[in-house]
Amino acid sequence: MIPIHAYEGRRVAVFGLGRTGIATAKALEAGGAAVSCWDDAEPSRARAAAEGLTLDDLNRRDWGDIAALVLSPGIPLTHPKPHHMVELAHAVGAPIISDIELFALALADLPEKRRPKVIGITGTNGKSTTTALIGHILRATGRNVVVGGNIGDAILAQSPPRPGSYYVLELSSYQLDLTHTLACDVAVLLNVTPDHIDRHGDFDGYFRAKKRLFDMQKAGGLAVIGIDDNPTSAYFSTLRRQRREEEVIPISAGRVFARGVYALGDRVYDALDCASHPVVDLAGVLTLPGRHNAQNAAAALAVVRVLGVSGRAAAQAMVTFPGLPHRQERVATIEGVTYINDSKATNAEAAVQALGCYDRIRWIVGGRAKDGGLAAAKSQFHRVAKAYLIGEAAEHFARELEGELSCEQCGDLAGAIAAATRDARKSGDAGQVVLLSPAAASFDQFTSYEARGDAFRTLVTDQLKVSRTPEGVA
Ligand code: UMA
Repeated sequence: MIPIHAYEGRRVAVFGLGRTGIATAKALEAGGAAVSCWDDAEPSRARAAAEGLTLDDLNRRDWGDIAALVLSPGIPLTHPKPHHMVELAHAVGAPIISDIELFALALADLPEKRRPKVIGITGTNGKSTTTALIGHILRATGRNVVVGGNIGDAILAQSPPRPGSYYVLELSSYQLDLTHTLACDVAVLLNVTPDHIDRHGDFDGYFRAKKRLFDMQKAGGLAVIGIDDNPTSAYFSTLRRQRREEEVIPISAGRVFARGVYALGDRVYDALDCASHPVVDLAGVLTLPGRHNAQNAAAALAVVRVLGVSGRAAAQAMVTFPGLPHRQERVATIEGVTYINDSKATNAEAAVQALGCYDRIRWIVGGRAKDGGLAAAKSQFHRVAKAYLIGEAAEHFARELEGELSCEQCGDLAGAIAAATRDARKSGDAGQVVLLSPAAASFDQFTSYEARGDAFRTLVTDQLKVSRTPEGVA
């Protein structure tokens, strides 16, 4: 745990008692603050109480002594409308912050030479993989590394900063909206396409939240920017005008430039400080398939190179990257059919990446639809043998796919896996893939995309109850 002393002797309201809230309340208490914890949901309150936290109904108490409100990232700050807690905090002028901001305050207390390096990664898609990959390379090359933020345990539940250590943080737009002073040594923007519009009002609001990562950097901080979509490419030009050229590093999958890191096909080229040369061939890295992962690998290579890792050491480490659960995770190959869990693909932009990596796909798609529906995945429909529709979006997606793809209404995940397996076996073609890449949020039928992916894995490995081929669980 990272004790937070910034509010020692004062009272802080912590609202939302999921992973973030519980870790935050404990870290504040350990640093000497009085903490008032609350959550709208009774089960969350019960869990927090079982963890020894003091509940205090923030709807009913006087806020006169509240020095700050720490809001969990999932709770609306501005849209669709501010949560009641936000209004209560505004009424007494209490700052509304995230656990990431508390982490930034803890770093600010440290003398310069004891401060760890902080790497922040944001973007719409690929940030978890890029974060984990950077963490993996730094660890493999002997550094002390903590990976956190929007991935895994909350940041304040992690080990305290040590001199010479590295914090690699995946940062969501929700977290960034509540963070004011996190000055990253290296900040990464991978790509931006419309997502979470319900929470940010419009695309500009969403992109503005992402840009905060760069607004908060201090002089000398480095920016690594993906330039493969129009908004990020324009932002790259803006940053180049504001900073010294060498402090803004472009990365791309498909575009070649004189200085930066780029991927062409499976090869990733380093053109940072001398003539461009290939560093790694991703064809040999099964855990990083597809063009989107080439962009992630280029970003990771740029980051570790500016932190002093040699290209050769980075390439060696990439080959041993284990990949992440729920992102094109190969679950099993059963009777010649490979099952892939890509539950993290909660929008069509993410799903299109996985669709582009396979052929003869039996595509399990659906959940709670996002703005834009399936349009962004259309370019890869030719790889799909049939779509198996689940969840709230099923009817809507069926209409969108009419005339494009053969579809079957399956209701839920179990029905979809059964139908896809039946069809794959009946067709007898080699190399069939059953791909869960839902292009929709999970909340209609599951508590999270992780729960949806776990269910897929369990259904595939346990409930199909079929014998496996020698290749077994991949
Ligand atoms: N709650 C209320 N009132 C509300 C809404 C929520 O009381 O109106 C309560 C819920 O009852 C629950 C708690 O708030 O008890 C949940 O808080 P949360 O949604 O912020 O969830 P945490 O468990 O704290 O998880 C958060 C991130 N979740 C979100 O941003 C939605 C996790 O990211 C992150 O890993 C975790 O903090 C640790 O830092 C997940 C995520 O889905 C992976 N992120 C989104 C994404 O990647 O697209 C942004």
